[in-house]
Amino acid sequence: MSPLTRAVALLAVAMAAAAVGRAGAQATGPDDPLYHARGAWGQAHDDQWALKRIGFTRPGQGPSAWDLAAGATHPVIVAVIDTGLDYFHPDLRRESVWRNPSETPNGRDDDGNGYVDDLIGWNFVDGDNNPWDIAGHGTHVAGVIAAATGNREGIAGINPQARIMPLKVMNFVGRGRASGIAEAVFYAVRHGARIINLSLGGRQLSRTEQQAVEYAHRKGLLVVVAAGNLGADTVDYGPAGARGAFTVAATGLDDRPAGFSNFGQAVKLAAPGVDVLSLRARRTDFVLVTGVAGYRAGDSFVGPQARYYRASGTSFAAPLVAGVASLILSRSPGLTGTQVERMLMMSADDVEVPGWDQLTGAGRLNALRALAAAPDRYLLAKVRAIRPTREGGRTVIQVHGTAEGNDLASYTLELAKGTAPERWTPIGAEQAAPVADGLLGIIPLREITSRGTWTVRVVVRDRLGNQREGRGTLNVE
Ligand SMILES: [Ca+2]
Ligand SMILES: [Ca+2]
Ligand SMILES: [Ca+2]
Repeated sequence: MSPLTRAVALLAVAMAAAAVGRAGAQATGPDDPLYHARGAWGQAHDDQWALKRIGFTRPGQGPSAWDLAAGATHPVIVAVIDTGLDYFHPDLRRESVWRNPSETPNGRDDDGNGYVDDLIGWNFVDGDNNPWDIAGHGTHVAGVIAAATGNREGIAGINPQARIMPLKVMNFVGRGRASGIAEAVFYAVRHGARIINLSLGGRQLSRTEQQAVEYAHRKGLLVVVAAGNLGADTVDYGPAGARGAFTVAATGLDDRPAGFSNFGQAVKLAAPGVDVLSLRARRTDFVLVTGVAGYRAGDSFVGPQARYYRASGTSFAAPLVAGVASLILSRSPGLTGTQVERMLMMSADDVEVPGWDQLTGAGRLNALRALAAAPDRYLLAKVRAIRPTREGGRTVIQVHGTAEGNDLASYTLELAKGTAPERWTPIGAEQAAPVADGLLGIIPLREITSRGTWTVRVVVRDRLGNQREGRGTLNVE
């Protein structure tokens, strides 16, 4: 009997138990001990501070995303393309693991998809049906999304209706081939995933990764990608820099960008990525494997029998976003991936520079506001580049970027001296036509009256009176 055959047998038993044991824990808030704990590793903040920061606050402490989560009843498949999953973890309900409805463990490819006995996903590293996690990274990611909430054990997860589809593409040291990632993306699309979480990447974006991400996005999936941890621009990073990726940067306890987090035009949103507590896959210690200086074996273990694990990285910011996105779809399964993306961006807490910025995108994830967001209220203002150019024999400054919205009324360009200006000078007339990553307008050189730093902003307005801005700076020497 293969390990997976045994796994499925247990799945059936566990599901029956879960159906009986599921209580209305949401009314009083989750009873998971680590959700309420603080200082498990000697730190001054709550053990699950990241979850609380995005809006899953303790009931009685103001409006909480738990209140809105209660109406999320539809199962949503979330493909976690990673190092696999410890599907026996005691704080993961068996019903939270996807089950291929058209496959039985009989040594045959019942559903004709090219994978024999792919009961809960696939292991693209070893080419077998057991996506067991021997590294721990994928289990940590999955736990952020779907750890059992309200079971008096360990941590709280975001969405009990998430169905984790573990697609193993990375080996013990977190390495994987682009072709394996692409195959996993196609598998996720084909088997009904609404969301893909890709907490992986490296320097240079391969064509294979680009095509896979774009394909999934075109098929209506939300492809959440970790920005990466090199403190570098995602323009040279894959798959975070891919068109169609919903790229997530990491913020810290102070809601400022984490120093390790990648940044760039691809960043859509930020989420807490420092000291994120989640599930530990048995016999794993992945921070040790990544070779962080000064790390001693077991330093990241948390909780009874070291069943939990804390880690920092954009890898753990991304699943907070994927988890909240899945919760939105569990409440409103009719929404499109694009609508969910916009709800997440429009509801984010604006941190850093006002408006969209390349360190945090639209801002830090706010689950409470995202769940309540209007699906069709969308405005985006972005300045991508400000560059001097010759035009008709004189020098002008071109401003490139985006000004768009579903009910756009107009946009304007404004200019001011300094980096935190209070008074702005409008440049040119109001424009009515949207611009998607193109030329927003031109600043005549005569407007730049002194050396130093100037800030340019584009302000977009819709017909309901909502307004958004995006900024960029220009250094004049
Ligand atoms: Ca099959
Ligand atoms: Ca079979
Ligand atoms: Ca729990």
